[in-house]
Amino acid sequence: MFMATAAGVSAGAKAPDGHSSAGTSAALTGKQKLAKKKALKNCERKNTRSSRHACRKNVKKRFDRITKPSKPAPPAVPVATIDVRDDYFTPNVVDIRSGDSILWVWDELNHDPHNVTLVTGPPGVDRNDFQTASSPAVGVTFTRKFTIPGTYTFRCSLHAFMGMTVTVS
Ligand SMILES: [Cu+2]
Repeated sequence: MFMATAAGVSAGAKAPDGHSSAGTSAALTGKQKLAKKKALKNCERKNTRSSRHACRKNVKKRFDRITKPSKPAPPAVPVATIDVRDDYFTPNVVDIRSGDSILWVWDELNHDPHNVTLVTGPPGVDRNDFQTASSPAVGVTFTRKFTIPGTYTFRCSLHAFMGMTVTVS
């Protein structure tokens, strides 16, 4: 059922090895610091400015997770709300800035099940981070924060023509 291509979303930096993350330490160990430094340095080898930026961001995020394993992310404040309807997203073209969040709201009048599926995104974006867990018809919302600039193409995988585009600057 899921037929999206992975074009453009799988290019990320390789995870540095050499750190055994116990998940409880308050600060990076010396070994982890070195691994982070190395990973950041590897980012400089990326070809474009935006992919270097995305790479550095990913590295920081990855190592932040080690030192703050249990701290929940602050609630995202959506700057755009998308109505998920039978069978279209509205609005279906959205321009936001990096750090902004989008809220999808399933319309109460729906009869059809719908989902949000990322088809293409900029390098460094994990498609699974932008995927609804199921395909409900009504009664749910879905929020995602966009931290990597670029163009994101979404689709409901159940309705091939039900698409939308998010541009993050
Ligand atoms: Cu749908």
